Amino acid sequence: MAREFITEVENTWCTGCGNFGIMNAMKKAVGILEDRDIPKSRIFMTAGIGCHAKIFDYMSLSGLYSIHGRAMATAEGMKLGNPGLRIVAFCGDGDALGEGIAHMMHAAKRNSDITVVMHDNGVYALTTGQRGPTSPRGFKGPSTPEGNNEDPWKPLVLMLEAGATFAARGYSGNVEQLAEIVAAAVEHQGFSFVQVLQPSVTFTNYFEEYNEIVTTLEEGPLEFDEALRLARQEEPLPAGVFYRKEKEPYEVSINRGRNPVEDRMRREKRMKAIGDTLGG
Ligand SMILES: Cc1ncc(C[n+]2csc(CCOP(=O)(O)OP(=O)(O)O)c2C)c(N)n1
Ligand code: SF4
Ligand SMILES: [Mg+2]
Repeated sequence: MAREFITEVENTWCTGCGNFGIMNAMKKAVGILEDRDIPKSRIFMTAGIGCHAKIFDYMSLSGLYSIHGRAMATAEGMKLGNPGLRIVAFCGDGDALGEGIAHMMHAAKRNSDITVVMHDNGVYALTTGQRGPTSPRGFKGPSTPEGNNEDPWKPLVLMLEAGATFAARGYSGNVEQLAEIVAAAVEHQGFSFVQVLQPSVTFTNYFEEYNEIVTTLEEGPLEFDEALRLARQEEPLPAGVFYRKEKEPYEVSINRGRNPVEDRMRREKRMKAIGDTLGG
């Protein structure tokens, strides 16, 4: 299985980086999904820019490499264009909650049928360790030499409040569980969000701390209020599926069963439809 994902690109992640766990989990998740009749050929990916995004280079899956903060928008476009695909957007914490936060919130609000896997290392790693939206108070980096004087966001709280119909947390140190979570997220019809606790061994080496405080959420998915309460909790940090709800995805309400790739409109018809939409 692992062999069919190999690419020719040299891997430059630091030895021990939590991104390896995420990539291994994704490879396993594809195997799980194939057993559930979702073939690898229908699973496409996109990524932002950052250490996390190199997953696009290191794993042989079809897709479209995006730019910083725009992976969610790219994923939405891919899904709208070809609703037959399952789309996974790999994002960083800075990527998804800094530069791209408007896209994240609106993708969740409209229940776009995409999966966002957020590599949460609590730092802008690729650009050498600046404080990001999930950095803890007191975090020291090149932009906060005296310590971060802001409180971090709790990504699951944001996404639940924004309207995510699937919200989960995984840990890159528990690949088996993360693979199951990602597979469930990809299977879900609607906006699915997976926060992955991903230590950066260079800037935020929280492996020891996470090994102490990350627990398994046995009883999920939960009712909304209970999921929100747990998402606010700082310790322990349960990993598992917090919340799942059935709701018509955005693309279904837009495409109404039509697949624009397979059922392409002729140019004249397309121009007329655009004209009608614009009122001319
Ligand atoms: C529009 C834009 N702004 C800024 C940058 C510079 N930049 C590249 S990666 C990055 C931070 C990445 O942090 P994060 O998304 O958390 O990913 P990580 O490297 O931690 O995996 C920034 C600011 C960019 N490439 N494009
Ligand atoms: S800087 Fe951090 S996130 Fe980037 S590859 Fe190294 S350990 Fe991983
Ligand atoms: Mg980051």
